[in-house]
Amino acid sequence: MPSQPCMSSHDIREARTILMTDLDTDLSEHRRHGMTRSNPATTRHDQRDLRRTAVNVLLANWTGRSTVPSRKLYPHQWSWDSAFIALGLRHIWPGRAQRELESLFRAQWSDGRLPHIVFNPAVANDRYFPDWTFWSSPALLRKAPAGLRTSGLIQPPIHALAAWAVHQADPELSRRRGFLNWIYPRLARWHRYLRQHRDFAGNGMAGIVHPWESGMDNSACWDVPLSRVTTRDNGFQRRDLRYAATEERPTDIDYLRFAALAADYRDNGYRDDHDHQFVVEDPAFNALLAASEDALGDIARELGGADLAVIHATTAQQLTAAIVDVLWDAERSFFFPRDLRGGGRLAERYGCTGAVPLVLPNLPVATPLLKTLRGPRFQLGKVIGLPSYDLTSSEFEPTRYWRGPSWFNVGWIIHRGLTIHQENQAADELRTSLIHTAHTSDFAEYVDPLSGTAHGTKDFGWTAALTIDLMDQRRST
Ligand code: 9WN
Repeated sequence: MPSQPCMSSHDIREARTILMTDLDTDLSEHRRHGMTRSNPATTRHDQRDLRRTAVNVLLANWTGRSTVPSRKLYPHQWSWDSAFIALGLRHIWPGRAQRELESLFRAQWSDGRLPHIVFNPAVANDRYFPDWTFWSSPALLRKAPAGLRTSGLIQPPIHALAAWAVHQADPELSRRRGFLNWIYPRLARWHRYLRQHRDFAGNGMAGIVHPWESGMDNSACWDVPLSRVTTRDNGFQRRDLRYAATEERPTDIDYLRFAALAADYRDNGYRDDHDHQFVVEDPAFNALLAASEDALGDIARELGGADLAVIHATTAQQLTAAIVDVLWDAERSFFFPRDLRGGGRLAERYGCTGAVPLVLPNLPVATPLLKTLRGPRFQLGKVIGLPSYDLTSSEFEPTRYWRGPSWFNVGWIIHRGLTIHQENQAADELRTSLIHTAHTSDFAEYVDPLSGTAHGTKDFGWTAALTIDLMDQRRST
């Protein structure tokens, strides 16, 4: 297992050099897109300042083992947050980026699942709901690594993609620390858990059993499957409203259902063969799994496993085919989640999850998908980032969590998709607008796609990390 030293003097030197890097390219882009001097982040000085502030957010959110999404609202380690955060950390401290992922994988369960939260025991229980005592059960204590406190749900599997990018940022350090050798078998077990335990329909796709597993918690895409969930009196107290405005967070009835679903899973021993009330095949979750499976192939090849690399590439292709086959609606030119407890119907609601398959390189429907994204529902290129929900819908709420605001991780994914499909100008414009908005919003958790106003919490981990990654795109892989 790689060692876990604190930040070394090498790390500090490296951070300093990068902070002082010439950012002329960013500056000229801002000019090309007509941003004036009165806008923040338009001068080289401002760009350096922005980078320094982003680094400071990551420093302030670092716990010594990993990075919290937010000191206030989310004071523990989250699974897909850590992957996004590692993508930014790699430009500043490649060693710390490796450690970010390693600390998460140390919490992997014996069945291969990667828990969505790793609790920091130094943080008081009443800082976040559901706390560890809510998740804890005999099954959890049996399956989770001894001494570590985790949740029992999962989040989108973007980790292999992040691990490969982290390795590429400093291959020499990665080899010296044995990073890929350590993480590859764990990533492979994580993907195997999804194939063996979550392929509810037998079509190769993984199902999620809770909206939190999508990472897009209260998207209107889950309204119908969630409405069937029987609630129970858990007697819990929400903690999120201490740190964020009520009208920007999920409703109380959503929370009742979230808690009931999680408690059911816990009381059924976190078994995946029990009769889940909520089972959905989610486009984003599966597209990120396919992209990560491709990255696993790259990792296997790097480690000398050419035969394994072929297997991973084939799995990625099969998964891409299943996503298109099952979740693509050709008439509406969009990907929809499939509600397995609702007769296997596609939930015809335009959430940003349906845009995420754009990240797949061999996507046969990239052109019609892009047309939908540029159309009235998402207005890609005309608004800030990608709205998390259909702008034309009566359910669109520009400031409430996943029901309208633009999130930076989704913007980053769409930027990657645009680059992969050689939509370079659109990718550049999106990149510029995301960087600019990260600055003006103080690294907000999410923003109103029409005005750019900050919502949720500020100094959010992945917003800062992905801003650094976007600023460094020309040097990154
Ligand atoms: C529940 C940490 C997480 C993100 C999710 C986001 C939000 C948690 C919550 O925060 O979810 O997992 O308490 O609302 O929806 O994507 O990983 O940043």
